[in-house]
Amino acid sequence: MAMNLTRRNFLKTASIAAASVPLSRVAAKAESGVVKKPLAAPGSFKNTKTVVGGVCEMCFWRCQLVGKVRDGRLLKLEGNPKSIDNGVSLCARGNGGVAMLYDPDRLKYPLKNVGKRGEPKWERISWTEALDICGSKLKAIVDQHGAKSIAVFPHGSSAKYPMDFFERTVGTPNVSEASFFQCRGVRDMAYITTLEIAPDENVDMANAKVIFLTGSHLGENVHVSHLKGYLKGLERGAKLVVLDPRFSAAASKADIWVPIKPGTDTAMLLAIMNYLVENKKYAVDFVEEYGEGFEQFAAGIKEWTLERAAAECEVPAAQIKQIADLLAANMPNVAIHPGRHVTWYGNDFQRERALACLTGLLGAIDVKGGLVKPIGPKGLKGTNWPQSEGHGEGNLREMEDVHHFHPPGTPTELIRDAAISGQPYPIKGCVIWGQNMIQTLPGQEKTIKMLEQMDFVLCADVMPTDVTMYADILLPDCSYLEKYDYIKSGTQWDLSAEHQQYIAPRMALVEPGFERKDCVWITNEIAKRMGYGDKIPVASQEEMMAKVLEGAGLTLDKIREEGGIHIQPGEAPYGKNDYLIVHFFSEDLGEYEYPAIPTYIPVEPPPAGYMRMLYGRTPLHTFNRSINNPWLIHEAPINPVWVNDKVAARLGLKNGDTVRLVNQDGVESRTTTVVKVTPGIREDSVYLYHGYGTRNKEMTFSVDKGVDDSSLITKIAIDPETGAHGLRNNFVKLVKVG
Ligand code: MGD
Ligand code: SF4
Repeated sequence: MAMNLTRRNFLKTASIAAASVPLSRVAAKAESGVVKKPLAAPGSFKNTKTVVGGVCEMCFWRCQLVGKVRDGRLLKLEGNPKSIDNGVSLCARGNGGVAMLYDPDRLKYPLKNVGKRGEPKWERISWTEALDICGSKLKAIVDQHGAKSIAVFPHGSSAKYPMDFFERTVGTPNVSEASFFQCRGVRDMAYITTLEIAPDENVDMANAKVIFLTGSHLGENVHVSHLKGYLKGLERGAKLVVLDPRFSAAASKADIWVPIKPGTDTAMLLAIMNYLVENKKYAVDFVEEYGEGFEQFAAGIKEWTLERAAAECEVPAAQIKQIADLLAANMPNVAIHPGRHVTWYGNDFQRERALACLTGLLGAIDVKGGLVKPIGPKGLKGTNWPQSEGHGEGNLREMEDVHHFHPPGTPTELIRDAAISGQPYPIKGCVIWGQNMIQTLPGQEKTIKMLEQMDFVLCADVMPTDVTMYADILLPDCSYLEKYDYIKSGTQWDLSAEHQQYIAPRMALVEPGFERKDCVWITNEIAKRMGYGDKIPVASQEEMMAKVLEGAGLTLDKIREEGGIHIQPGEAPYGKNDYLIVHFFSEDLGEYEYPAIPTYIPVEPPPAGYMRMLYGRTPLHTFNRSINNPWLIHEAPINPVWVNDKVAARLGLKNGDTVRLVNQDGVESRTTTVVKVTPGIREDSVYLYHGYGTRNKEMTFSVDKGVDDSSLITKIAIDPETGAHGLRNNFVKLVKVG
């Protein structure tokens, strides 16, 4: 289906802000109920001082910022004009950082739960008392059950230092960054197995002749410099192919949009590859030189004719052929996007393997427009806690001999199951640092059961969230605008431009408010109380940063003088890497009895009367992390559920009707949302934005707004190779309210 008209219109006016904000504002107006008034705008920015060195963490792309500050108060954030990454652009969420900083609901003091877990009553206590409780409780658990009895759930920059402490020095293997497992961990492991590199999102879209997106809903999924590359590629004439059951923002710009049947992408990828091989339309020389196991691969995918895939994916065979021909005609300058959030169905390692093989088959590695790893600055080194002798003992994954291609850490489900059953050993202490496991993990009841059986739960966060309701002690962490804790480095997004590299350490733009403390101070104080005082690697955040910068011959002061970002000449990356290898057939996978060539594993169809529940991002929020942000929730106050217009007519639903969602196991959404009737989604699916439906009443701007999709994911599928959760295997029906 050609979409040239909308594409041309879009390109004329495209800017990131224009692509995202106004549309959602229109939607918000049409769909919103009454929302609380946002914080007042600061008026003029006269007499402000520009403070350099900010690094955004409203999401994890970490754009570089400057702040307009008056009398110690931050009034506005802007992109750092020195940045060769995001430049002066920030997305709506990046701008909204100001409202996060001063959100009246934020955590301000250490708190002790004198009520029940899940129904907390908070008592303000001193830092000394809070740290004494944390140190003594965690030490008692380690003394009684060993280091492995502590489970750690970290996320974000501030969680790295405490995570290292518990993993390396205390020695627990039960660390699970669910947000990595449930996000891009599967992608990285599949690409490392196939191409021996983690791809990150290193596709050179700015210089591609074809951009191929499987799901990735760029434009709704917003990462500023990534979007710049994508838009530049389209502006330079790249053809866009989008596989998505929904008419996403990306689909609206596509030359070919394939409303593919959910869960069948691997079948389509196999058919494309089989067609390319059978018709010798692949990069023959490249494959001969760098391919391994190509004959077994070619023989193994032979059954995937265009017709077979067409039937499986509910797409015309001619359209699959059209895509394959387009890729062949433009190889090797094709950007096969590896995706970012890829844990969809619990068979996702195979789809990611297929994408990596397709990239190799087209020779689209290390060339303009292909998968190209930028060459970043050298010399930066991390500061680690020392590794203890017993480190890693009791690794649940090794004990069960499963998920041999797992991302770093222990698969979340193994920790959760062990904690609930007490087998093979008790897990009694829980440290949650910046991760909202209630919203991030499927199977909320299991997460709650796990937390309830703990002897002690420590949460450190910037906000009260759904998971902090289960804490015994809740510590107020500094936000990314109030501390020094991360160094972003890289190159510019347009790899064909004159090459430069940058180093941007995060520096505080304002002093921490109330009694908030940073992760280095908090962790060191807990470590001392647990008996690890002599192992502390750095005394402060500034010392940690100084040590990392030392290797590159830099200091914080020097970088501050340079405007917050150090820029140096770099090297163009094309043809410079030595990772060229494509394991079409993987002996490593075969050895563990996983499919050695990419394999399609069908998913269960929706039961009669139900539709598959799909979800994605709104440009205005980062999951539940930003949901209470007064400015952002004002713009996007609810997550309407997209329903196909024919289905809506059959169900008697109109645009704006209020509904509750009920899943295949009879679980009802706690809250309601409104219906968005559209031809832009398949009849077998509904769609909503992830991150809404907050239950914590302390989040006063967002509580009970929209529906929590995670609460409806009760059927859990685990990806066998990696142990990650697939999140799109649940089905819902819509029940009209009122
Ligand atoms: P996806 O799950 O690939 O997420 O963003 P992406 O990686 O782009 O994309 C969701 C799309 O997949 C939807 O359009 C949905 O209709 C489609 N889809 C659903 N099922 C299928 C299927 O079976 N096949 C195909 N082909 N498509 C399907 C996530 C990424 O976004 C991540 S991981 C992070 S951490 C960032 N988070 C984030 C955020 O929270 N907010 C905003 N605004 N931007 C973000 N950017 C990043
Ligand atoms: Fe911040 Fe937006 Fe950049 Fe993410 S993409 S780091 S939210 S400005």
